[in-house]
Amino acid sequence: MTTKPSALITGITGQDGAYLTQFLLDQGYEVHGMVRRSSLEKFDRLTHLRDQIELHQGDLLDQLSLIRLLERVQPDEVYNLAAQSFVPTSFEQPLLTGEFNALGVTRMLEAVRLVDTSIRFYQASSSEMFGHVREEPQTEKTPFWPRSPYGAAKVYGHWITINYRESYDLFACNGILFNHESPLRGKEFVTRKITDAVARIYYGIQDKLMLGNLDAQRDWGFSGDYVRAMWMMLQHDTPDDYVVATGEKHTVREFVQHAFEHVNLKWENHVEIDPAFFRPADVNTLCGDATKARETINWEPEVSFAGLVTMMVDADLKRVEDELSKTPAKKNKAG
Ligand code: NDP
Ligand code: GDR
Repeated sequence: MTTKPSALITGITGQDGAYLTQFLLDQGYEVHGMVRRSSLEKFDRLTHLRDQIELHQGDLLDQLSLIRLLERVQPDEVYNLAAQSFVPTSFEQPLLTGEFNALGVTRMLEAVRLVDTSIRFYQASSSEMFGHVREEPQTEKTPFWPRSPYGAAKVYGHWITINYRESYDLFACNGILFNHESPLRGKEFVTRKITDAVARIYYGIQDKLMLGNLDAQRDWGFSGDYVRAMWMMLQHDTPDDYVVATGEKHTVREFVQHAFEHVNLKWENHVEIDPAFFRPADVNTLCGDATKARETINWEPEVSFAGLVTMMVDADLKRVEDELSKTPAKKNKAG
């Protein structure tokens, strides 16, 4: 009898956690997730998968909980996705962000080193590490210049992962993932904030969308494509670090324009600038070169920028319509 491969995902309740869970289940994995204790369980993104996975309590701040978890689960692979992932919050809570995103990675690596050095380890590194970019497009060799406490903490997480690979021979990989989005994206991130607002404006329950820096450029891909790259890195013969990106950049303004056009609305009539959404220091432009991932692990994205925008707007239109159909009195414009 062959046993199923098993994986432990930290950050399983997040956007990528949900897509990675589905992907690994489809590959025949036994999937375990680490969740923080909360007075109210919020597993909304996992509702449809809940009976196919096992959730365990643990916290990146608590070293012993990580060690015990690895002893109990005995995973073949660990995907360390848990993090304080919202850049503006990192300016408000720089120390906590460092605890999660920097020291939390060391705690997870220490747990792997102590419990079982054959575990394959994935670290969720980020294009935010490039920050004030030194060259374009960015590759695995581009120097880092983080522009936020979030980015600085991710640089630490990145290098400590390489350090454990080199010092203890761990199979540890960094995926330097550029922005990736989906209908499951948190509503505070700009793409989902826009598509949620477009749906609400379309149905007449919101009129204005307040945004910050419309000139920022990002290389946006689809989360479903990017979690596949995480898995592919851990299946390769040797551990390494990879940029995962589409190679195309667009401004926030272009995202807005595409999203409003999809429902035949003029964005200029609804979008206003609110200085509250500007950051103390922003990353003005990011664009990745994923040649190494394409040539080494055979990864390529499937969803285009236009496909991503319409997928997200359509999902929000459907969700808002469903919500309104349960409270018909509020529905007043489009139906
Ligand atoms: P989300 O914000 O959607 O999810 C973050 C997850 O981390 C949640 O499950 C959250 O749990 C968990 N978490 C936070 N702090 C802790 C903690 N102390 N202990 C245990 N769990 C914790 O992020 P994404 O899914 O978008 O991103 C996944 C990872 O990839 C993150 O590390 C992010 O920084 C990184 N990344 C993301 C990119 C993107 O564009 N999406 C690009 C590059 C990197 P809870 O539900 O309890 O809050
Ligand atoms: P980012 O994503 O900071 O790149 O980090 P976000 O969607 O928050 O911002 C992208 C760009 O849009 C500009 N912007 C706004 N952003 C937000 N959130 N809200 C607004 O109203 C707004 N208006 C303009 C921002 O200034 C910024 O330039 C994401 C996260 O997922 C990180 O965890 C991940 O590491 C990186 O992507 C790669």
